[in-house]
Amino acid sequence: MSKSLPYSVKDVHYDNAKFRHRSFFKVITQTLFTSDMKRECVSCSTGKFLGLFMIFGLACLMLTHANKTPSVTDGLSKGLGTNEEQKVVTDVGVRFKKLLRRAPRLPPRLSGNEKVSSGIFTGKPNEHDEEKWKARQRNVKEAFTHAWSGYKKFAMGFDELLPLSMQGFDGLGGLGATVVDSLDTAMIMGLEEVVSEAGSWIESNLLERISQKGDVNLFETTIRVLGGLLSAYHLSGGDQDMNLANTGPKPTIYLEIAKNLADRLLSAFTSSPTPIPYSDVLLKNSSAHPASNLLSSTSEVSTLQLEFNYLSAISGDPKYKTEGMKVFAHFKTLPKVEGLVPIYVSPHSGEFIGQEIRLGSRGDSYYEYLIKVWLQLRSIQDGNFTYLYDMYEEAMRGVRHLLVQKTIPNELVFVGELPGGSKGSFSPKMDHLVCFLPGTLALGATKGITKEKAMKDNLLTVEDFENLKLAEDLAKTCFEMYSVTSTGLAPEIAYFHTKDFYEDGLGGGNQSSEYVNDIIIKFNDRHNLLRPETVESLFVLYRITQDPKYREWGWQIFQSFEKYTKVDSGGYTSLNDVTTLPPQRRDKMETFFLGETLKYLYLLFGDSSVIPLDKFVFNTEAHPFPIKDAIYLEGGSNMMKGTV
Ligand code: DMJ
Repeated sequence: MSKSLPYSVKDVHYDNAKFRHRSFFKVITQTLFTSDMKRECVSCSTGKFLGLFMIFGLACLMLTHANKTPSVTDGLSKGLGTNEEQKVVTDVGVRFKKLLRRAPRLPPRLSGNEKVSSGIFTGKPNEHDEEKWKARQRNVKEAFTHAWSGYKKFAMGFDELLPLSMQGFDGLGGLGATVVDSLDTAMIMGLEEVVSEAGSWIESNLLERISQKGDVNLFETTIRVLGGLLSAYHLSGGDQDMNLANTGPKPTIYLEIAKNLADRLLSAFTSSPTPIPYSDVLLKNSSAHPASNLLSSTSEVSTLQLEFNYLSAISGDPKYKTEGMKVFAHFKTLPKVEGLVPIYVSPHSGEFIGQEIRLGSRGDSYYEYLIKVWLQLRSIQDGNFTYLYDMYEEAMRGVRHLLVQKTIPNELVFVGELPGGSKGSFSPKMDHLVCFLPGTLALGATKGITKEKAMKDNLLTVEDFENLKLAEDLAKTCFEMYSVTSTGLAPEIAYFHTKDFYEDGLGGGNQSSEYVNDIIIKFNDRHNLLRPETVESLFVLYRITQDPKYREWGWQIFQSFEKYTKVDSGGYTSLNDVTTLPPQRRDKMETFFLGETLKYLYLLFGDSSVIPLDKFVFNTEAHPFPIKDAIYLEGGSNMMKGTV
């Protein structure tokens, strides 16, 4: 099993032509020698020709260093258009105008000794280092085995394990969520026994559960259960018409169950009077209803599309994609605050409700899916979904302008909230959930390739650099939210010391941290649910910057999980208070500890060619889907094209 995964990963052929940089010198010379100018030049004397050629050469040099924003964005979002020469001429015109209007802003250049501070790491790790990381990766695999063994012993078939009371609990509608959330992690780790146990349970039980169970949340069921099934389908060879798994059911079993589940989930869309789906579904009779406050969360309704799009691609049925993408098409039309959106939306009116804006709970993965769905669909579209990229870019500008501040005294960068209403205009508060953002920003900047390659190929715009810088600064803050506590584990929510806000005596407990006065942790926010967001971002940033500090930070976090959350009888547990020793424990192992946290740590310490970020997109629950064009075109018989 451990072998079959990299085969499937490496076999993916990815045509990256639309993202390839085209030398501007080539563009100019091609234009010269294929246009009328060519004929005129030929009739000139040699002297005049050489003179003209030098002037154009000079212009080329100047233009190569001019601000690249428009052409890169065009190139990424629209691909190489049908009338290539026309586009080239337009680009030339735009560049000349820009040159006349303002001084060019040069992308940063790297000199030898700037390499480290620019976050580019080209040196190959030595053998000793490699051995060290392999050993650490084995530690994560053992942690996963320990987590699974506790679940299997005490809670097999329940949604979650309560590791202290050694029993199962159905907190997510009773579909055995831990089994499905864990399966692709086991595949990636090459744990055949777990793949067999989880796969067999799914094959024998899941369809029956789906047809008999009651209320489930549309979002949670999509990201964890549907997402887990789809990723298992791919990793076991499904969309390559192969069975790569040495054990467990045939890939088509996962697909059949996924379709059955998604057909029922679709009722959330079809029962709603607007494109905004209801939040809850009654699986057994395929009906849906709104939450008790009649509202849907913005992040929930916009975090279904990667899954529904991929299902449409592999099943050949466009209905999933059609319904899911209506949400984004609708959001595109709604008023926003510099690209930022309120955290509630009404399925009855289709309007945003309230003024609360945050990138934490109920807001987070709206921003994540804007860029990820664009990455998923960009290579097979004729620019139909460029609006997603534009919405993402505008939102990130809004984040940088309205939400980013620095702490006192040590200038940690954080992303605050706009509480709306009478509560004032800015709150220096950040959910741990916001720590997904560094990874998303880095991914959005390089589109999954390394920063080194993106810079070498001149693919980064000034905004990409700004987003990458924010990603790195914010990742540091997220890491310090761990380091500042007595346990080395982050609280659920942190506040930050600013000129307008400070509360004494609410430090994290680690007096040796230089950030004890920057980070404030209120009593009610001191719990830790084994969440993945920080290690997710460390993984993405390591892949993109190749900076080993992200691995070291991940290793420190992993050791704290081992020390304070491991339960001897099996499993890991959430904590009630990360600031006191020994920490009080909470008795719950969330499914995402196996689905996300341990998966990202394992990938962070492993070989970067496994699940490469320019060929896969991770759903918000860390289930990877391929973004190879052919799957969407062939598998979906072209139905992926422009349904919305
Ligand atoms: C997961 O279910 C997903 O990552 C979701 O987007 C946010 N919350 C949890 C993990 O913290």
